[in-house]
Amino acid sequence: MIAAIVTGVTGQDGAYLTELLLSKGYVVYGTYRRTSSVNFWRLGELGVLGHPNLHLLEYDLTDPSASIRMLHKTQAKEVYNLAAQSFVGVSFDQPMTTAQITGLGAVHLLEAIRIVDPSIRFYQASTSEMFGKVQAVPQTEETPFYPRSPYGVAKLYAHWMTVNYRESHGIFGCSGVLFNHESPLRGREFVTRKITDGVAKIRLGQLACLELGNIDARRDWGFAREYVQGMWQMLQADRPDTYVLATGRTETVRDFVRMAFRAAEFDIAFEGEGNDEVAVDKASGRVVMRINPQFHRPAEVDLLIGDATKARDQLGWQPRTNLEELCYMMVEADMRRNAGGGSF
Ligand code: NDP
Ligand code: GDR
Repeated sequence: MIAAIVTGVTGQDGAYLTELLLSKGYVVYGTYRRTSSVNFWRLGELGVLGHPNLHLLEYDLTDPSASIRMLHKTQAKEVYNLAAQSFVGVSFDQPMTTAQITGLGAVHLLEAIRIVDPSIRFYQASTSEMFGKVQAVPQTEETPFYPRSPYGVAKLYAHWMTVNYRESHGIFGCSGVLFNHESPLRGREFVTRKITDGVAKIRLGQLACLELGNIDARRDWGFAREYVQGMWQMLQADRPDTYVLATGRTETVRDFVRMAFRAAEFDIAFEGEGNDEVAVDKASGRVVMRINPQFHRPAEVDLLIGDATKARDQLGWQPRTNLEELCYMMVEADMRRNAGGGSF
């Protein structure tokens, strides 16, 4: 049995990747950082918590010696580095923490691989945020980067270090430049889940109105369960490389708001402009979404749309779930959860 390390096992992708690797017969070492209330609800929802081949390890990405000890202890042959301070908005207020976790954290793992066993295969969770102020449409592996947040800058550093360890030390390091991917397991601070959770609460009478920031931003949103499959495929390839994973479709946050309300059987209309724009429920006349400038970012990424042709041609990867299906799945899950209570 092959052993794999998944850092960030408490997160969205960590949970789906763990589910995938266990289904393929791997022994999975899922790492989490110590907090006063560690929450494994995502692994619980997927039904893999307590699986005999899943071992949960306490590990902080900012501790370099811990990376070395972990590789010795687990004898892992594949390392998937998914742990990060992953929230773009927060990175403007916490640039140094973001640099240490999201940027340097990857180098701790790469360096540990170089020291302990250079044949270990490494996946780095890179991001479309590295394109930032986009230099070409759509974005491919060849598009120049222009990050627009401390998060994007930290991820770009980790990306180039992965490429550098590949070229200078022969490490099998892959960088997956993944566009936004969502699911019912998405954190509630990210916009799609904030919307589906809010819409479900409005439908259930638990919330009056959703407050958002820039609803003109355009994103290329896919389904997370399909994207973790691509991560695994990258590490099974003959040689290490950089790949974009994306759907090739872009929509505004406003479009997603409309879609989510429709999934909860609301008919809404947008009225007004700029910070005065609102969404009104046509049936009741109530305002169900308004703009709160508090959610605007100091610098924004306006438009993302990826071209995943290379991943399709070389790995056989392609997305299957469309945005309407994804949105419906998320609203449905949030209706169920909010109706039943619990921690998620
Ligand atoms: P999440 O925010 O859901 O998960 C991030 C994980 O990192 C959590 O398990 C978190 O633990 C962990 N973590 C944070 N800081 C540390 C630390 N110091 N030491 C150890 N672990 C830490 O992210 P996603 O699952 O959505 O994304 C996975 C990765 O992919 C991230 O690196 C993200 O930046 C990147 N990415 C995500 C995309 C997306 O659309 N989802 C797109 C492109 C890239 P805790 O629970 O304790 O906070
Ligand atoms: P993003 O995702 O920044 O693309 O990073 P997020 O869902 O946070 O924002 C997407 C867009 O929506 C706009 N927006 C809001 N965002 C949030 N969170 N809350 C709001 O109220 C709101 N209103 C409007 C944002 O300004 C932005 O334009 C995600 C993360 O998963 C990263 O880790 C990952 O690398 C990228 O996706 C690809």
